[in-house]
Amino acid sequence: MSVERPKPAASKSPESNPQSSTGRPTDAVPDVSLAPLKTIGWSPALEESFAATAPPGTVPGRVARIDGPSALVLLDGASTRAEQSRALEDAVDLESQLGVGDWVAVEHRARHETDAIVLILPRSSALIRRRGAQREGELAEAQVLAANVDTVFVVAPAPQPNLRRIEREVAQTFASGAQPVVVLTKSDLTEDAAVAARAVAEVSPNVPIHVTSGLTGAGVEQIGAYAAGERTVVFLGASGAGKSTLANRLLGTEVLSTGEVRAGDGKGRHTTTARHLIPLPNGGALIDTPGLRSFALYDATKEVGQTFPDIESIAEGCRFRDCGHVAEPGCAVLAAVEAETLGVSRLEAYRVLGRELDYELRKVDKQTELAAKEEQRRFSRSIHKGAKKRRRLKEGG
Ligand SMILES: Nc1nc2c(ncn2[C@@H]2O[C@H](COP(=O)(O)OP(=O)(O)OP(=O)(O)O)[C@@H](O)[C@H]2O)c(=O)[nH]1
Ligand SMILES: [Mg+2]
Ligand SMILES: [Zn+2]
Repeated sequence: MSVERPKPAASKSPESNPQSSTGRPTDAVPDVSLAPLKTIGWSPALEESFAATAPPGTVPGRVARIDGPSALVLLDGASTRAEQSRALEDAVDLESQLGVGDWVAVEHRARHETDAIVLILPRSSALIRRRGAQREGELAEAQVLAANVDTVFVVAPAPQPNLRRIEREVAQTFASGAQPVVVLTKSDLTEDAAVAARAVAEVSPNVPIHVTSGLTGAGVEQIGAYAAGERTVVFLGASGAGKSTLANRLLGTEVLSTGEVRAGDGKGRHTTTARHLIPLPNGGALIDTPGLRSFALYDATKEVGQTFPDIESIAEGCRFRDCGHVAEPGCAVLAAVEAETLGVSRLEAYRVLGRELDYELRKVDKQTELAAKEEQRRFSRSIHKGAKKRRRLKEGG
Protein backbone atom coordinates (compact mmCIF):
# COMPACT_ATOMS: atom_id res chain seq x y z
CA MET A 1 0.00 0.00 0.00
CA SER A 2 1.42 3.38 -0.83
CA VAL A 3 1.05 5.80 2.01
CA GLU A 4 2.02 9.40 2.21
CA ARG A 5 3.70 10.63 5.34
CA PRO A 6 6.57 12.97 6.19
CA LYS A 7 9.18 10.19 5.86
CA PRO A 8 8.88 6.44 5.84
CA ALA A 9 9.06 4.99 9.31
CA ALA A 10 8.83 1.30 8.62
CA SER A 11 11.17 0.55 11.52
CA LYS A 12 8.89 2.24 14.01
CA SER A 13 5.58 0.84 12.91
CA PRO A 14 4.68 -2.13 15.04
CA GLU A 15 1.19 -1.71 13.60
CA SER A 16 2.46 -3.16 10.36
CA ASN A 17 3.17 -6.32 12.31
CA PRO A 18 0.36 -6.86 14.80
CA GLN A 19 1.60 -10.31 15.79
CA SER A 20 5.03 -8.97 16.62
CA SER A 21 6.70 -10.92 19.39
CA THR A 22 8.90 -8.03 20.38
CA GLY A 23 6.85 -7.33 23.47
CA ARG A 24 5.95 -3.91 22.13
CA PRO A 25 2.28 -3.00 22.12
CA THR A 26 0.46 -4.45 19.18
CA ASP A 27 -1.55 -1.96 17.20
CA ALA A 28 -3.93 -4.29 15.46
CA VAL A 29 -6.14 -1.95 13.53
CA PRO A 30 -7.86 -2.69 10.26
CA ASP A 31 -6.64 -1.15 7.02
CA VAL A 32 -9.12 1.68 7.39
CA SER A 33 -6.62 3.11 9.88
CA LEU A 34 -4.77 4.28 6.81
CA ALA A 35 -7.74 6.38 5.81
CA PRO A 36 -7.47 10.09 5.02
CA LEU A 37 -7.86 12.19 8.18
CA LYS A 38 -10.95 13.92 6.84
CA THR A 39 -12.85 10.64 6.96
CA ILE A 40 -12.39 10.63 10.75
CA GLY A 41 -13.39 14.23 11.32
CA TRP A 42 -10.52 16.47 10.20
CA SER A 43 -12.36 19.65 9.24
CA PRO A 44 -11.64 23.10 7.77
CA ALA A 45 -11.96 24.54 11.29
CA LEU A 46 -9.30 22.14 12.58
CA GLU A 47 -7.14 22.88 9.53
CA GLU A 48 -7.33 26.56 10.38
CA SER A 49 -6.51 26.00 14.02
CA PHE A 50 -3.56 23.80 13.01
CA ALA A 51 -2.25 26.33 10.50
CA ALA A 52 -2.37 29.06 13.11
CA THR A 53 -0.65 27.21 15.96
CA ALA A 54 1.36 24.20 14.80
CA PRO A 55 5.14 24.60 14.51
CA PRO A 56 6.48 24.55 10.94
CA GLY A 57 7.40 21.13 9.61
CA THR A 58 4.80 19.28 11.69
CA VAL A 59 1.85 17.32 10.33
CA PRO A 60 -1.63 16.80 11.81
CA GLY A 61 -2.65 13.49 13.35
CA ARG A 62 -5.20 11.93 15.67
CA VAL A 63 -4.33 9.91 18.76
CA ALA A 64 -5.69 6.38 18.37
CA ARG A 65 -4.20 4.77 21.43
CA ILE A 66 -1.84 5.59 24.27
CA ASP A 67 0.64 3.02 25.60
CA GLY A 68 2.64 4.50 28.42
CA PRO A 69 5.05 7.06 27.01
CA SER A 70 4.15 6.57 23.38
CA ALA A 71 0.99 6.83 21.35
CA LEU A 72 -0.27 5.39 18.10
CA VAL A 73 -1.15 8.40 15.97
CA LEU A 74 -3.17 8.24 12.78
CA LEU A 75 -1.75 10.52 10.11
CA ASP A 76 -3.27 11.37 6.77
CA GLY A 77 -3.33 7.94 5.14
CA ALA A 78 -0.67 6.55 7.47
CA SER A 79 0.13 6.01 11.13
CA THR A 80 3.12 6.37 13.41
CA ARG A 81 4.37 5.88 16.95
CA ALA A 82 4.99 9.18 18.68
CA GLU A 83 6.04 10.35 22.10
CA GLN A 84 4.92 13.47 23.85
CA SER A 85 7.39 16.32 23.85
CA ARG A 86 8.97 17.28 27.18
CA ALA A 87 6.84 20.38 27.45
CA LEU A 88 3.63 18.40 27.07
CA GLU A 89 4.76 15.75 29.49
CA ASP A 90 5.62 18.30 32.14
CA ALA A 91 2.37 20.21 31.78
CA VAL A 92 -0.16 19.55 34.51
CA ASP A 93 -3.30 21.14 33.08
CA LEU A 94 -6.00 19.00 31.54
CA GLU A 95 -5.61 20.66 28.14
CA SER A 96 -2.10 19.25 27.94
CA GLN A 97 -2.97 15.76 29.10
CA LEU A 98 -2.99 13.63 25.98
CA GLY A 99 -6.21 11.72 25.39
CA VAL A 100 -7.40 9.22 22.83
CA GLY A 101 -9.18 11.18 20.12
CA ASP A 102 -6.96 14.24 20.44
CA TRP A 103 -5.90 16.10 17.30
CA VAL A 104 -2.19 16.76 17.51
CA ALA A 105 0.80 18.17 15.64
CA VAL A 106 3.44 15.52 14.97
CA GLU A 107 7.09 16.20 14.32
CA HIS A 108 9.03 13.56 12.43
CA ARG A 109 12.30 12.59 14.10
CA ALA A 110 14.55 10.76 11.68
CA ARG A 111 17.09 9.58 14.22
CA HIS A 112 14.58 8.46 16.86
CA GLU A 113 12.58 5.31 17.39
CA THR A 114 9.49 7.45 17.59
CA ASP A 115 8.14 10.73 16.30
CA ALA A 116 7.13 13.54 18.67
CA ILE A 117 3.76 15.01 19.59
CA VAL A 118 4.46 18.69 20.05
CA LEU A 119 0.99 20.22 20.31
CA ILE A 120 -2.58 19.27 21.22
CA LEU A 121 -5.23 21.24 19.36
CA PRO A 122 -8.12 22.69 21.39
CA ARG A 123 -10.84 20.07 21.92
CA SER A 124 -14.48 20.30 20.91
CA SER A 125 -15.38 17.98 23.79
CA ALA A 126 -13.61 15.97 26.46
CA LEU A 127 -14.93 13.12 28.52
CA ILE A 128 -13.24 13.35 31.89
CA ARG A 129 -13.41 11.30 35.01
CA ARG A 130 -11.89 11.76 38.39
CA ARG A 131 -9.26 9.21 39.22
CA GLY A 132 -8.84 8.60 42.92
CA ALA A 133 -5.43 9.01 44.52
CA GLN A 134 -3.35 5.93 43.75
CA ARG A 135 -1.15 6.32 46.81
CA GLU A 136 -1.56 7.93 50.16
CA GLY A 137 -0.78 11.61 50.15
CA GLU A 138 -1.35 11.82 46.41
CA LEU A 139 -4.04 14.13 45.11
CA ALA A 140 -6.98 12.77 43.19
CA GLU A 141 -6.60 13.75 39.59
CA ALA A 142 -8.65 14.14 36.48
CA GLN A 143 -8.21 11.84 33.53
CA VAL A 144 -9.16 12.49 29.91
CA LEU A 145 -11.08 9.39 28.81
CA ALA A 146 -11.77 10.54 25.26
CA ALA A 147 -11.45 13.77 23.32
CA ASN A 148 -13.32 15.34 20.39
CA VAL A 149 -16.25 13.00 20.72
CA ASP A 150 -19.68 13.82 19.29
CA THR A 151 -21.77 11.09 20.90
CA VAL A 152 -21.21 9.05 24.04
CA PHE A 153 -22.94 5.68 24.12
CA VAL A 154 -23.79 4.92 27.72
CA VAL A 155 -23.90 1.14 27.41
CA ALA A 156 -25.75 -1.17 29.80
CA PRO A 157 -27.19 -4.69 29.52
CA ALA A 158 -30.96 -4.68 28.94
CA PRO A 159 -31.46 -7.67 31.29
CA GLN A 160 -30.01 -5.70 34.22
CA PRO A 161 -29.26 -2.03 33.59
CA ASN A 162 -27.65 -0.22 36.51
CA LEU A 163 -29.75 2.95 36.63
CA ARG A 164 -27.50 4.75 39.09
CA ARG A 165 -24.49 4.17 36.89
CA ILE A 166 -26.41 5.39 33.84
CA GLU A 167 -27.33 8.64 35.63
CA ARG A 168 -23.72 9.22 36.53
CA GLU A 169 -22.41 8.58 33.04
CA VAL A 170 -25.12 10.71 31.44
CA ALA A 171 -24.24 13.59 33.78
CA GLN A 172 -20.57 13.35 32.91
CA THR A 173 -21.39 13.19 29.21
CA PHE A 174 -23.39 16.40 29.45
CA ALA A 175 -20.37 17.96 31.15
CA SER A 176 -18.09 16.77 28.34
CA GLY A 177 -19.83 18.74 25.62
CA ALA A 178 -20.86 15.54 23.77
CA GLN A 179 -24.36 14.12 23.39
CA PRO A 180 -25.36 11.15 25.56
CA VAL A 181 -27.24 8.21 24.07
CA VAL A 182 -28.20 5.24 26.22
CA VAL A 183 -27.62 1.90 24.51
CA LEU A 184 -29.17 -1.19 26.05
CA THR A 185 -27.44 -4.34 24.84
CA LYS A 186 -28.20 -8.06 24.94
CA SER A 187 -31.87 -7.58 24.10
CA ASP A 188 -31.80 -11.22 22.93
CA LEU A 189 -31.38 -12.31 26.56
CA THR A 190 -34.55 -10.76 27.94
CA GLU A 191 -38.25 -10.56 27.17
CA ASP A 192 -38.39 -7.29 29.09
CA ALA A 193 -36.15 -4.99 27.05
CA ALA A 194 -39.04 -2.56 26.63
CA VAL A 195 -39.60 -2.48 30.37
CA ALA A 196 -35.88 -1.81 30.90
CA ALA A 197 -35.99 0.98 28.31
CA ARG A 198 -38.90 2.60 30.15
CA ALA A 199 -37.03 2.43 33.46
CA VAL A 200 -34.00 4.02 31.79
CA ALA A 201 -36.17 6.72 30.23
CA GLU A 202 -37.27 7.70 33.72
CA VAL A 203 -33.73 8.27 34.90
CA SER A 204 -32.52 9.94 31.71
CA PRO A 205 -35.25 12.16 30.35
CA ASN A 206 -34.45 13.87 27.04
CA VAL A 207 -31.78 11.29 26.20
CA PRO A 208 -32.29 8.93 23.24
CA ILE A 209 -32.43 5.25 24.19
CA HIS A 210 -31.69 2.36 21.84
CA VAL A 211 -32.30 -1.31 22.45
CA THR A 212 -29.72 -3.48 20.70
CA SER A 213 -28.18 -6.91 20.48
CA GLY A 214 -24.61 -7.49 19.48
CA LEU A 215 -25.59 -11.10 18.92
CA THR A 216 -28.50 -10.65 16.49
CA GLY A 217 -27.49 -7.21 15.21
CA ALA A 218 -30.79 -5.67 16.26
CA GLY A 219 -30.60 -1.89 16.58
CA VAL A 220 -26.99 -1.75 15.40
CA GLU A 221 -27.78 0.27 12.28
CA GLN A 222 -29.43 3.00 14.37
CA ILE A 223 -26.33 3.16 16.56
CA GLY A 224 -24.10 3.42 13.50
CA ALA A 225 -26.07 6.42 12.26
CA TYR A 226 -24.56 8.54 15.04
CA ALA A 227 -21.16 8.27 13.34
CA ALA A 228 -22.48 9.47 9.97
CA GLY A 229 -20.86 12.67 8.70
CA GLU A 230 -17.39 11.71 9.91
CA ARG A 231 -18.39 11.93 13.53
CA THR A 232 -16.82 10.22 16.54
CA VAL A 233 -18.66 7.99 19.00
CA VAL A 234 -17.39 6.43 22.21
CA PHE A 235 -18.60 3.40 24.14
CA LEU A 236 -18.79 3.86 27.91
CA GLY A 237 -20.14 1.40 30.49
CA ALA A 238 -19.38 -1.40 32.90
CA SER A 239 -17.20 -4.36 32.01
CA GLY A 240 -19.19 -7.09 30.29
CA ALA A 241 -21.91 -4.69 29.12
CA GLY A 242 -21.11 -5.61 25.52
CA LYS A 243 -19.26 -2.50 24.32
CA SER A 244 -16.63 -4.27 22.25
CA THR A 245 -19.18 -6.68 20.80
CA LEU A 246 -21.25 -3.76 19.52
CA ALA A 247 -18.17 -1.93 18.32
CA ASN A 248 -17.14 -4.97 16.28
CA ARG A 249 -20.60 -5.02 14.75
CA LEU A 250 -20.16 -1.43 13.60
CA LEU A 251 -16.69 -2.20 12.26
CA GLY A 252 -17.99 -5.24 10.43
CA THR A 253 -15.08 -7.39 11.66
CA GLU A 254 -13.82 -8.84 14.91
CA VAL A 255 -11.17 -6.21 15.52
CA LEU A 256 -11.67 -5.93 19.25
CA SER A 257 -11.49 -8.84 21.63
CA THR A 258 -14.57 -9.61 23.65
CA GLY A 259 -14.83 -11.64 26.82
CA GLU A 260 -17.00 -13.94 28.82
CA VAL A 261 -18.98 -12.64 31.76
CA ARG A 262 -18.72 -14.44 35.08
CA ALA A 263 -21.47 -16.93 35.74
CA GLY A 264 -22.14 -15.78 39.31
CA ASP A 265 -22.75 -12.05 39.07
CA GLY A 266 -22.87 -11.52 35.32
CA LYS A 267 -20.01 -9.03 35.55
CA GLY A 268 -17.31 -8.76 32.91
CA ARG A 269 -13.65 -9.58 33.35
CA HIS A 270 -12.20 -6.38 31.98
CA THR A 271 -11.43 -7.81 28.57
CA THR A 272 -10.69 -4.45 26.98
CA THR A 273 -7.65 -2.94 28.68
CA ALA A 274 -6.98 0.24 26.73
CA ARG A 275 -8.95 2.97 25.06
CA HIS A 276 -8.73 2.68 21.33
CA LEU A 277 -9.93 4.86 18.47
CA ILE A 278 -10.72 2.99 15.27
CA PRO A 279 -11.91 4.51 11.99
CA LEU A 280 -15.24 3.16 10.76
CA PRO A 281 -15.45 1.71 7.24
CA ASN A 282 -17.99 4.30 6.09
CA GLY A 283 -16.36 7.28 7.75
CA GLY A 284 -16.38 8.47 11.31
CA ALA A 285 -14.60 6.75 14.17
CA LEU A 286 -15.39 4.84 17.31
CA ILE A 287 -13.56 4.73 20.61
CA ASP A 288 -13.85 1.53 22.65
CA THR A 289 -13.06 1.85 26.34
CA PRO A 290 -12.41 -0.63 29.14
CA GLY A 291 -15.25 -0.99 31.63
CA LEU A 292 -14.28 1.14 34.59
CA ARG A 293 -14.98 -0.20 38.05
CA SER A 294 -16.09 3.17 39.25
CA PHE A 295 -16.92 6.31 37.43
CA ALA A 296 -16.49 9.39 39.58
CA LEU A 297 -17.82 12.70 38.40
CA TYR A 298 -15.52 15.56 37.64
CA ASP A 299 -16.62 19.17 37.45
CA ALA A 300 -20.23 18.50 36.48
CA THR A 301 -22.29 20.62 38.85
CA LYS A 302 -24.46 22.18 36.17
CA GLU A 303 -24.87 18.88 34.39
CA VAL A 304 -26.28 17.10 37.40
CA GLY A 305 -29.19 19.50 36.98
CA GLN A 306 -29.38 18.63 33.30
CA THR A 307 -29.47 14.95 34.17
CA PHE A 308 -32.37 15.50 36.57
CA PRO A 309 -34.63 17.93 34.71
CA ASP A 310 -37.64 16.29 36.39
CA ILE A 311 -36.37 17.16 39.87
CA GLU A 312 -35.14 20.60 38.85
CA SER A 313 -38.54 21.52 37.47
CA ILE A 314 -40.43 20.14 40.48
CA ALA A 315 -38.01 22.11 42.70
CA GLU A 316 -39.23 25.34 41.14
CA GLY A 317 -42.29 24.85 43.30
CA CYS A 318 -40.30 24.69 46.56
CA ARG A 319 -40.98 27.51 49.00
CA PHE A 320 -37.29 28.29 49.46
CA ARG A 321 -34.98 29.11 46.58
CA ASP A 322 -32.07 27.22 48.15
CA CYS A 323 -34.23 24.31 49.31
CA GLY A 324 -32.12 21.21 49.96
CA HIS A 325 -35.19 18.95 49.63
CA VAL A 326 -34.37 17.25 52.93
CA ALA A 327 -36.94 18.40 55.47
CA GLU A 328 -37.72 22.00 54.50
CA PRO A 329 -41.30 23.21 54.87
CA GLY A 330 -43.08 23.71 51.55
CA CYS A 331 -40.68 21.41 49.68
CA ALA A 332 -42.30 20.44 46.38
CA VAL A 333 -39.78 17.67 45.77
CA LEU A 334 -40.59 15.88 49.01
CA ALA A 335 -44.27 16.36 48.22
CA ALA A 336 -43.73 14.68 44.85
CA VAL A 337 -42.04 11.72 46.54
CA GLU A 338 -44.94 11.56 48.99
CA ALA A 339 -47.40 11.60 46.08
CA GLU A 340 -45.27 8.94 44.35
CA THR A 341 -44.86 11.05 41.21
CA LEU A 342 -41.11 11.04 41.91
CA GLY A 343 -39.19 7.90 42.85
CA VAL A 344 -37.37 8.08 46.17
CA SER A 345 -34.28 6.36 44.69
CA ARG A 346 -34.17 8.97 41.97
CA LEU A 347 -34.10 11.72 44.59
CA GLU A 348 -31.42 9.81 46.47
CA ALA A 349 -29.27 9.60 43.32
CA TYR A 350 -29.67 13.33 42.83
CA ARG A 351 -28.50 13.92 46.37
CA VAL A 352 -25.58 11.53 46.10
CA LEU A 353 -24.26 13.10 42.91
CA GLY A 354 -24.78 16.59 44.33
CA ARG A 355 -22.93 15.72 47.52
CA GLU A 356 -20.09 14.12 45.61
CA LEU A 357 -19.62 17.29 43.59
CA ASP A 358 -19.80 19.54 46.66
CA TYR A 359 -17.07 17.45 48.21
CA GLU A 360 -15.03 17.59 45.02
CA LEU A 361 -15.37 21.33 44.71
CA ARG A 362 -14.27 21.83 48.29
CA LYS A 363 -11.26 19.63 47.61
CA VAL A 364 -10.40 21.51 44.43
CA ASP A 365 -10.57 24.77 46.40
CA LYS A 366 -8.21 23.28 48.93
CA GLN A 367 -5.80 22.10 46.24
CA THR A 368 -5.79 25.51 44.60
CA GLU A 369 -5.10 27.08 47.97
CA LEU A 370 -2.20 24.71 48.62
CA ALA A 371 -0.77 25.28 45.15
CA ALA A 372 -0.96 29.05 45.62
CA LYS A 373 0.88 28.76 48.94
CA GLU A 374 3.60 26.62 47.37
CA GLU A 375 3.94 29.11 44.54
CA GLN A 376 4.32 31.92 47.05
CA ARG A 377 6.98 29.95 48.93
CA ARG A 378 8.94 29.24 45.77
CA PHE A 379 8.68 32.85 44.72
CA SER A 380 10.01 34.25 47.98
CA ARG A 381 12.74 31.63 48.04
CA SER A 382 13.89 32.64 44.57
CA ILE A 383 13.89 36.30 45.53
CA HIS A 384 15.92 35.37 48.55
CA LYS A 385 18.37 33.36 46.47
CA GLY A 386 18.63 36.15 43.90
CA ALA A 387 19.42 38.65 46.64
CA LYS A 388 22.11 36.34 48.06
CA LYS A 389 23.63 35.88 44.62
CA ARG A 390 23.67 39.60 43.98
CA ARG A 391 25.34 40.12 47.33
CA ARG A 392 27.97 37.51 46.52
CA LEU A 393 28.65 39.06 43.14
CA LYS A 394 29.01 42.45 44.73
CA GLU A 395 31.34 41.19 47.40
CA GLY A 396 33.37 39.16 44.94
CA GLY A 397 33.70 41.92 42.34
N1 LIG B 1 -26.35 -12.80 24.19
C1 LIG B 1 -25.61 -11.72 24.02
N2 LIG B 1 -24.35 -11.69 24.50
C2 LIG B 1 -23.62 -10.57 24.32
C3 LIG B 1 -24.13 -9.46 23.64
N3 LIG B 1 -23.19 -8.49 23.64
C4 LIG B 1 -22.13 -9.00 24.28
N4 LIG B 1 -22.38 -10.26 24.70
C5 LIG B 1 -21.45 -11.13 25.44
O1 LIG B 1 -21.11 -10.50 26.67
C6 LIG B 1 -19.73 -10.73 26.97
C7 LIG B 1 -19.02 -9.42 27.19
O2 LIG B 1 -19.01 -8.69 25.99
P1 LIG B 1 -17.88 -7.61 25.65
O3 LIG B 1 -18.27 -6.98 24.35
O4 LIG B 1 -16.53 -8.17 25.76
O5 LIG B 1 -18.11 -6.58 26.84
P2 LIG B 1 -17.33 -5.20 27.10
O6 LIG B 1 -18.36 -4.21 27.50
O7 LIG B 1 -16.49 -4.84 25.95
O8 LIG B 1 -16.43 -5.57 28.38
P3 LIG B 1 -14.98 -4.98 28.83
O9 LIG B 1 -14.11 -4.96 27.64
O10 LIG B 1 -14.53 -5.92 29.88
O11 LIG B 1 -15.25 -3.62 29.38
C8 LIG B 1 -19.17 -11.54 25.82
O12 LIG B 1 -19.18 -12.91 26.18
C9 LIG B 1 -20.15 -11.29 24.69
O13 LIG B 1 -20.22 -12.35 23.78
C10 LIG B 1 -25.48 -9.52 23.14
O14 LIG B 1 -26.02 -8.58 22.55
N5 LIG B 1 -26.16 -10.68 23.36
MG1 LIG C 1 -14.51 -4.52 25.75
ZN1 LIG D 1 -37.39 21.33 48.03
